[in-house]
Amino acid sequence: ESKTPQLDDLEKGPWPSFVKEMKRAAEKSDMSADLVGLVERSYVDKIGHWKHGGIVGVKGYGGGVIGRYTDLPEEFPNLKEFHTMRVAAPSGWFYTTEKLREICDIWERHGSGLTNMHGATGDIIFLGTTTAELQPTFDELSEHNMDLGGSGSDLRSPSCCVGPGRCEHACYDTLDMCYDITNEFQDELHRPMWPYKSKIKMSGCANDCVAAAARADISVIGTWRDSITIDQDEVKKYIDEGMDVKAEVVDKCPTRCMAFNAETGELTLNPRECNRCMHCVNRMGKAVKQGKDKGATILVGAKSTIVKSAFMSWVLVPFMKMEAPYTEFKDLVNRIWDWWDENGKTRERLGETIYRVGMGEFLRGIDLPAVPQMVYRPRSNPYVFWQPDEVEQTEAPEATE
Ligand code: SRM
Ligand code: SF4
Repeated sequence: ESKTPQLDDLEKGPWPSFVKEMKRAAEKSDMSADLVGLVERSYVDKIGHWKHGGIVGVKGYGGGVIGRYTDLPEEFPNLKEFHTMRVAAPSGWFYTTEKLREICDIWERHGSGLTNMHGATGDIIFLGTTTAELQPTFDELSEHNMDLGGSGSDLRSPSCCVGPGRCEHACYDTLDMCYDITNEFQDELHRPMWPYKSKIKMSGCANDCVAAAARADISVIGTWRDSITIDQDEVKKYIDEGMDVKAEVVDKCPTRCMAFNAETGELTLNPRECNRCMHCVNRMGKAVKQGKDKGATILVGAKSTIVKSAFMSWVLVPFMKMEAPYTEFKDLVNRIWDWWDENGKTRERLGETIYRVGMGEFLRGIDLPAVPQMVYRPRSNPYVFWQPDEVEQTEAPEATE
């Protein structure tokens, strides 16, 4: 009779099962064998048998390792210590098979052999090793040009969409930028020094495939500042293929900035109202193309639920050119972190600090002028308060009929 009836159930069905992988690893490692037993036990008891406690890590770094211990060490002695290591992944998660083998071999030598490819922040997660094995694992990773990622109150591993590696919509080189800023902010990544964590995520366009707007304190989302272009001949081809341009494109435009003349088959645009959402480009990419003057919008504040609640990020800089060496971006990020470090309370994310002290305070603190794009509804929301000395007296406009 099986010792793991609960887990066996999770092997049924057509999808890949983590149980199968755990059982395979258990053939090679006592740690993974105990893990199979502990997870089975957790399903029976309906409680996770893990606890935190004690700071563990590697020399010179404060982040990258999460201490894990079971609360049933007598029953599962090989899980007395079962720390996770976060290993920085390449931009866009492109690997050679050779590199993947190296990674797996290192981990089989030093830990459970089980990985999580990839963790939700984007790292390669090494699941489970002892305190004694942490440094040797790190040393071997370093020999293979690999590094740990972030954890604790530091910069978490920056992450990006595949961008120009595979996607025509990329408005800047997300892969290059992710690699560049990871190198630039090594100190911030490895040495926790802030009120809490900070995340930077880069998407090449407003489709936001890396979901930066929902989960990064600083989100960099590709856009353009000139107008999209429309190729009328290509529009006609879509119509010939049966597309209802009005229903599928024009009526779904969030700002209603497009118009379609059913008689002539012409699609037109009021560029001033376009908010570059990508819907029309996604729907009829051969006819509607992004503008040529490309860069990114910088947004701030997204995070999950602790302290205040979940936040989506909001616009800080409507448009910034995003080209190596990304000096303007790096300067801005340093100013933001300095301000947050000074003003943030423990466990408060950037968005929460801004929420508590106010956007005006924040903007003055980082020396950035307010612009209407920062305001959700500029004409109805008195979100930005002007200092008296910033207000310029102008003549009232002439009344018109
Ligand atoms: Fe997370 C806390 C695991 C990505 C929001 N997260 C934790 C703790 C430390 C909680 C705990 O004690 O169990 C977990 C450590 C587990 C361990 O032993 O390693 C944990 N978070 C993870 C990972 C490993 C889950 C995974 O397997 O994918 C992810 C990191 C892997 C990686 O580096 O790739 C992970 N956590 C995220 C994300 C997604 C992201 O980064 O895009 C979020 C939402 C975005 C955000 O940062 O807000 C996230 N984790 C949190 C939060 C809430 C933070 C907040 O300000 O609201 C906590 C804190 C808590 O729960 O107390 C947290
Ligand atoms: Fe392509 Fe945009 Fe998605 Fe990046 S976010 S992969 S550029 S569609």
